[in-house]
Amino acid sequence: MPTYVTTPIYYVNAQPHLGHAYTTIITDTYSRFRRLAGDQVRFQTGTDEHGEKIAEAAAKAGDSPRDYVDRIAATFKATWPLLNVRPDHIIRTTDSEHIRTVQHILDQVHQQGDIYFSEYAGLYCRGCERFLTDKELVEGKCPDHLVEPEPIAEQNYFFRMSKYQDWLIEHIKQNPEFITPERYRNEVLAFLDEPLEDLCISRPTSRLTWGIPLPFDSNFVTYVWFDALINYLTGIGYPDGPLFAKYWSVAEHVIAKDILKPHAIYWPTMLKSMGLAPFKRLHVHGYWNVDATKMSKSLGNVIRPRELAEEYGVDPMRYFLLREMSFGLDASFSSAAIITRQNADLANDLGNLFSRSLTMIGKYTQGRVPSLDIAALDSDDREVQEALHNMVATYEIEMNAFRFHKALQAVWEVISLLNRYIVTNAPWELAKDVSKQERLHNVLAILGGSLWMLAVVLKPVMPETAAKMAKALGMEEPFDAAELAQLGDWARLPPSSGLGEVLQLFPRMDKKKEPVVEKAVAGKPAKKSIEEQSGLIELAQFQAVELRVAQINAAQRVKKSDRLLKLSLSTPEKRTVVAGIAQSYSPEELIGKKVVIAANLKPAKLMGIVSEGMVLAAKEPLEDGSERLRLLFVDPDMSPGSKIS
Ligand code: ME8
Repeated sequence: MPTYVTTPIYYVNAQPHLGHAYTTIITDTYSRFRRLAGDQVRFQTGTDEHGEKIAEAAAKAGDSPRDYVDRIAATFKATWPLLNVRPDHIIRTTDSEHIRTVQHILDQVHQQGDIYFSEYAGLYCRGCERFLTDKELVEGKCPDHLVEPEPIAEQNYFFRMSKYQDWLIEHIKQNPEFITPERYRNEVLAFLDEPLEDLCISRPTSRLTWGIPLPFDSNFVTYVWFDALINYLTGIGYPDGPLFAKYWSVAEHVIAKDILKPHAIYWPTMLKSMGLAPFKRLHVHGYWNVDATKMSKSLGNVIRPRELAEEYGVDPMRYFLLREMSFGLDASFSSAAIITRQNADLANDLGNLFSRSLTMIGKYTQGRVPSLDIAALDSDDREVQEALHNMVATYEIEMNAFRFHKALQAVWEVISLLNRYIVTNAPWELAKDVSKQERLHNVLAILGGSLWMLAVVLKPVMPETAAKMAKALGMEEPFDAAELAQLGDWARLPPSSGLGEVLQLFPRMDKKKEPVVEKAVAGKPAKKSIEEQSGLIELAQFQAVELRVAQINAAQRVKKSDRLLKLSLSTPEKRTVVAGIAQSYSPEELIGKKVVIAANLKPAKLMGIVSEGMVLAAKEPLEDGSERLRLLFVDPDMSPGSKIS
């Protein structure tokens, strides 16, 4: 089966950072997984090199746009091998082939009447490079770039996107996997509840020249998004290359939530207008923050993938990113979090299992993984076999759905089981008793075979570690090409040709190491204590927060917000708190309930209402990748104002 999977093409106005690395690593992992399942895979990434943002960045750097984009595109290209990311194709929107394809498509869509010329006046955000609707603004500003958009009136070309609105709604409804996780599908459907406007697809050359000229009017260049999205077609030789015929119908795009609208709305309608089938799936992930703060150049907390890989190693970094983020939700990067995963999951759980097992195989069975005597399996062995079978099934489902964290959870459950299996079966005791040698062989065969199977499923995530494991086990039979389907079959284990050198897979990380996050803060190599690095706080820090019981006397929705409720509380004195819980609770069901609030926060203004405190709630992750807020209700007998300590 063919698989075609793409990352966004990254803007070259900045150097690669953690967010770019994450999307590209998960796409690499998915493509390696599909290869393991026997697919012919094409994995494409690239750079987005036209538009205002790039022209401005080049001018700021004192470069011509051409020299500038060549330089930054090269740093993106050079980053991928450092992360063990192996794309089949790296596209650039300044490639002549891409320019030809964009112009060909523009001509086609123009000729069939889906592009028209008109005047438009609207609010333009330079950061987004598009006009924003009033509804998208928050307190008059672009919510992503926190600047007021400029009023601009100009003549431009427009794509008749509105014409395809009904078709798009129907397509999304008919194809539940078209946009996942479900929260993003719902977001797009909610957006499509309102009439869709046509898309402005040109910029006058009086304002911008760094773009692809419109083939039918040389006074204009192409809007950067219309140009950029087409990369997914150029990269496989649209319209008539053999790769296009093979791969287009199975195209899967991986993006973060920031570029949902262009991918879920502009792109399918563009494809429809071209007479092409839409892509197969759009996988949307959340945002990485750093120490729970938005990553930004001005805060000096941008994480560079190269530094991360150097500091922690490529495989631990890949594992951490895939395991730590629940696909679809935001996650927070911190040195403490990566060190904890490295020590607990990798060095302890997997690393110890591996070194203990290999040491025993080395000592008790002449340095070779013994073959399994299937007739002599006992109930412990069968439990391991069954767990491995279930793991492979879960792993396939979850990897296919991009729920990498769940796939890895399933693998780590087996690792824990195997660690327990060693303790219960105590091979060192069996070794002392001559009558138990057959049992000893079978225990070590189970351990060796299980480790090989673990190496196979870990290969897409940690390719170097998987190869080291197979080599050390002496079971290096190539495990590509449909191997996955037969993985649970013990009769198909490759024989061990004798153990290789027994390696320590993962060193324990010293928490005192200077964390890479702080290193990134220009000129401020903050020295944090071990406690701080591990996220621990002093009792006094906790006690500084005043937690009190509060009774909800009234609740109402906040106008123009689908997230906020205004709560009138007594503690017992009256106070107002604005809480982002409208999607989890109706106002009516809250009246009379008692909750916990943080009572000594500085007042904050939300949608014009002063909020005096914060109601405590738990974020409960749901199966579909979304999450629900659950308030912490307290016993109805408790008096409002009671202090919690
Ligand atoms: O938007 N967390 O390029 P871009 C997770 N050129 N992922 C992040 C992230 C973060 N904090 N920050 C960025 C563009 N990303 C356009 C795309 S596609 C036809 C054109 C990742 O350089 C994530 O994949 O701003 C996000 O969608 C992408 O980088 C945006 O990259």
